Amino acid sequence: MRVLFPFVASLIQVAICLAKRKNIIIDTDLFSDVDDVGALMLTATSPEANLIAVNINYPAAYSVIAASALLCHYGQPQVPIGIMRPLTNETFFDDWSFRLGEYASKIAYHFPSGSIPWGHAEDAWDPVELYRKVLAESEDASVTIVSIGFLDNLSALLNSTGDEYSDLNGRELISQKVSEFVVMGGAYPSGKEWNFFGSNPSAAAHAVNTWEGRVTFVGDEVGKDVLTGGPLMKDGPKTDLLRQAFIYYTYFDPRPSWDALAVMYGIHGLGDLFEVGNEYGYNHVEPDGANKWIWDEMKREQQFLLLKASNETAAAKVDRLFLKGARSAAPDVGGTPPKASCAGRSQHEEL
Ligand SMILES: *[C@@H]1O[C@H](CO)[C@@H](O)[C@H](O)[C@H]1NC(C)=O
Ligand SMILES: *[C@@H]1O[C@H](CO)[C@@H](O)[C@H](O)[C@H]1NC(C)=O
Ligand SMILES: *[C@@H]1O[C@H](CO)[C@@H](O)[C@H](O)[C@H]1NC(C)=O
Ligand SMILES: CC(=O)N[C@H]1CO[C@H](CO)[C@@H](O)[C@@H]1O
Repeated sequence: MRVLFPFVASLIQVAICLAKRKNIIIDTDLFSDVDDVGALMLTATSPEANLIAVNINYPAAYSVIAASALLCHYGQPQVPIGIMRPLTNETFFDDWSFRLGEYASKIAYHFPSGSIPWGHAEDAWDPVELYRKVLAESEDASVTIVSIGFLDNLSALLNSTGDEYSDLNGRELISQKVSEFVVMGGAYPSGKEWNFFGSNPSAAAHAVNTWEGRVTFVGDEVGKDVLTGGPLMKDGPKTDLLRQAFIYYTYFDPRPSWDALAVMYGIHGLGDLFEVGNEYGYNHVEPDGANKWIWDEMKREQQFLLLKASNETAAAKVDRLFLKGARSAAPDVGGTPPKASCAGRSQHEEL
């Protein structure tokens, strides 16, 4: 017994550690802001997260190639990726302030090692099919969906009907498999924010207003003054993908952390960073994408977050994790990026 104990104890530790990893699906509009890239990187490199799928809710082909490059760079080439259709070749051009730059196509081009190579964006999954497959294969009540963009795919998932993966319709599948829905979107207690109005506001209203189960909202105000990316751009490995995306996009300015904070909550819960802003009530989204908290004492399944830590403390925490993730993916002796390590993998191939 005594001899075995340390071995058994360490096995138990490993088991606890694996069991504690949260199953996460990310739904992202990786295209017009770099905070989505930060959020994906935090999830892909977190020892507490098990990233089981990424869906993209913006139909730009470069977005899905960039997402596959990112997953490869941070050691998760097996994670399946979906994107809404029909695809376009749109790139981002900031013609209102001229400060921001296109990053998705450049990341896709310069980090060409993901499971979806240049020119092969159509190989990505249909997002609703991917949701249904991955949810059907998951244990009951084991999945956290973190939405950090538009809600089109999720509205379509709610409307989906039984298929080869499950007899359940979308709503039933969600209630069986999803333990929490985390939504970066809206403003609290009321306001009008991009993720709800920027694409198809009626899909956002449909998804938010008819979702059943536990929902946590992370509003605009939580992340807008949490500026991150500075330390990564200054001190991070030169070969790092997120660092390069920040540089393309912000040209060395730090950036608000709306999406990064939403995944921090999705992975770690309230922790030291957040507190809950309401005792009861629910969110309501109007057809134009404006939202408002309805203070109904009978409704207790939804909450919105407030930042509890200072903006600086929250930013320092995210920046530390960016640097840690970047260093974990950097080659030992500076120099060439870890290209080609996952090239040639197909999205629909088991690894
Ligand atoms: C995008 O560009 C590729 C390569 O030039 C081309 O094959 C494809 O047809 C284009 N797709 C669209 C939707 O324009
Ligand atoms: C799903 O159905 C609702 C009506 O029940 C509709 O408002 C919504 O637009 C549909 N979602 C999609 C993505 O078609
Ligand atoms: C973050 O900064 C904004 C703008 O300066 C301020 O209004 C807000 O109170 C700060 N948040 C926290 C939690 O300190
Ligand atoms: C595959 C796909 O794009 N599915 C749906 C995503 O959401 C939009 C709503 O904007 C639907 O029209 C698509 O069919």
